[in-house]
Amino acid sequence: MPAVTPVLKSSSFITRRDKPILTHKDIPYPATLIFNAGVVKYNGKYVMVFRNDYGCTEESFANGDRFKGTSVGIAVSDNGIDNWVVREKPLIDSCDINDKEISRYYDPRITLIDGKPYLCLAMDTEHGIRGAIAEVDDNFESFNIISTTVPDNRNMALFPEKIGDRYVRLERPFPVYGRWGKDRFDVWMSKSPDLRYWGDTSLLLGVEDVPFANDKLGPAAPPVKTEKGWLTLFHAVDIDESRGKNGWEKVWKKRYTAGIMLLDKDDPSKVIGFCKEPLIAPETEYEVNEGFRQNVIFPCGMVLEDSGEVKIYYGASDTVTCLATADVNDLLSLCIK
Ligand code: BMA
Repeated sequence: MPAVTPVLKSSSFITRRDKPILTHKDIPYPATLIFNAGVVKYNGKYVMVFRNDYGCTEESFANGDRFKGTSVGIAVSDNGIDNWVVREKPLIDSCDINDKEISRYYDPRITLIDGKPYLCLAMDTEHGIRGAIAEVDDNFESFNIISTTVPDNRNMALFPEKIGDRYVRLERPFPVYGRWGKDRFDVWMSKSPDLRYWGDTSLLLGVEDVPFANDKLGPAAPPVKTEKGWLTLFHAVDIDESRGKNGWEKVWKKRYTAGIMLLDKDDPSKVIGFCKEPLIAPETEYEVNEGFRQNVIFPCGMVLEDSGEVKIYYGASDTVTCLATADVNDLLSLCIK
């Protein structure tokens, strides 16, 4: 699908790498769509946890074939930009899940808390879509689920430290009956004393608060701490019934953009700064004209460097993994007017 209307543009503070940083060509096992990746700096390296949908081609999809599986893979790089070394085997493969209830895990976000890596995963089950929090061993070779939500919920992201005496997460339940039977989903926040039991849930950002969304929102990457507060990405979706054929699917009417806001340092349930325009909107060839579902920008990772550079990792068109950078002060200036 070519660029859609209304035209939305990325902030001028955003610089994209000239091409995706990880694609199916980089993966040493069956791989088709490599996207929605979380990234942390860990022991001097950058560790990426990415989603891979595999076992289907555009041609076979057109004939009714579907993806055989979804895996969550690990890649490591010295600079967080290129030369990603992809682990020989994925951390999780849906074909190896030996549980009648769970069919797959996907859209990983990764957060270091007290130096220990935790994943937030979406989990498809026989009884609905759930969010899961998992601890991961130091070598990223095994994981252990420590907490799951009730359905339907996904897009969880953990803050990297306790605030007050509670762990904090962003999440996106998707209520249907209470929201007029259609997509109208918002960003929520919950707190926990131990990462396992979650409560004190509150609404953080509603669709109506985002001028470039008319459909739904979701959390993006784990927030990063700055002097001014928690810099926090989210994804925002607009839908237009006049949009039609797009990517591999016969019809796809949605567009995903990335937005940015600032949350209070001591009470992150308060939005203290908000940018009314998108931070990243689909614009390049591989974001707009290529891939499985075009016009999708889906960030899951954000790293703040000592230099003030912010690295934003996002899935483009549900097909490739990309990197955009910006200066932290520029991002703060977008939120605080
Ligand atoms: C969402 C999730 C994401 C995906 C996005 C765009 O609902 O399924 O994994 O990137 O849709 O297709």
